[in-house]
Amino acid sequence: MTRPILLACAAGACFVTGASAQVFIIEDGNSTAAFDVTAGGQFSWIVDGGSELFNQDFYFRAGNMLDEASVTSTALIGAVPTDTNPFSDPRDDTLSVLYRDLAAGLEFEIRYGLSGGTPGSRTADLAEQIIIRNLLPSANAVSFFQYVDFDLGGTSTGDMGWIDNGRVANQVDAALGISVAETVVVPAPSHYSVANFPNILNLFSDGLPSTLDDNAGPVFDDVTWSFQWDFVLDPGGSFLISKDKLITPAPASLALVGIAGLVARRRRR
Ligand SMILES: [Ca+2]
Ligand SMILES: [Ca+2]
Ligand SMILES: [Ca+2]
Repeated sequence: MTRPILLACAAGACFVTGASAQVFIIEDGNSTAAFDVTAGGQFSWIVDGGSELFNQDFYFRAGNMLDEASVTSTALIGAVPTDTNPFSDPRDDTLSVLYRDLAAGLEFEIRYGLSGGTPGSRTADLAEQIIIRNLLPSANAVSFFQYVDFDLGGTSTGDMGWIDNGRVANQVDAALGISVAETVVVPAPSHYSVANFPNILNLFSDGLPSTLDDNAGPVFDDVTWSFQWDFVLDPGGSFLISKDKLITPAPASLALVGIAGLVARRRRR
């Protein structure tokens, strides 16, 4: 993905050339995460100098919408970076963003909290809380999607991804010795899918209401995954999603699973 050159940064906000893009960067310990809050969402997660993420964004469908829409395409009300651990690391480590879509009658409040590890640990954690509020004076049926594309070790090749129990997504690059796990803390997703790029992304622009296929994998090379929550909000009601992503060096057991998966795949060909 080509990104425009950063022009100027102040108070954690960076404005870029050419478009309405608005980039925020949060940092903690050995880790940096970058977000374009008006186009595409998170586009970078660096841990000890290594690039691990290609994209994460949120999509939704409500009311009479015939297809999903990106949350970052709705009206940005505000984006505020803050520092939550000034005594151990004085840089901004948390980003709160608020969006509003009056046609859909919804408000989206997203909070990203980055906890970097010690230098050289190759470990970092990103916690996310999403609150979806109904602005309508009537019930509002919503489908909300989280979509993520990790390219571990900076490469889309060599990765294996799978989903455990419908709520824990795992991805490992065995050769490069790096892994990520995402746990949906609460509530359990209605549906999930792990698939090769760009199959899931295509669902969000196919002109149809989409439901994830509950494929748990494993999937190889350019792995992506998505979680879906279906719910009905009362007037003034809200829905809270809490989840957590943890990057760690791949445990030896995971590396073995990865090698076994690659061997099995070669045999199938
Ligand atoms: Ca890789
Ligand atoms: Ca669709
Ligand atoms: Ca990928």
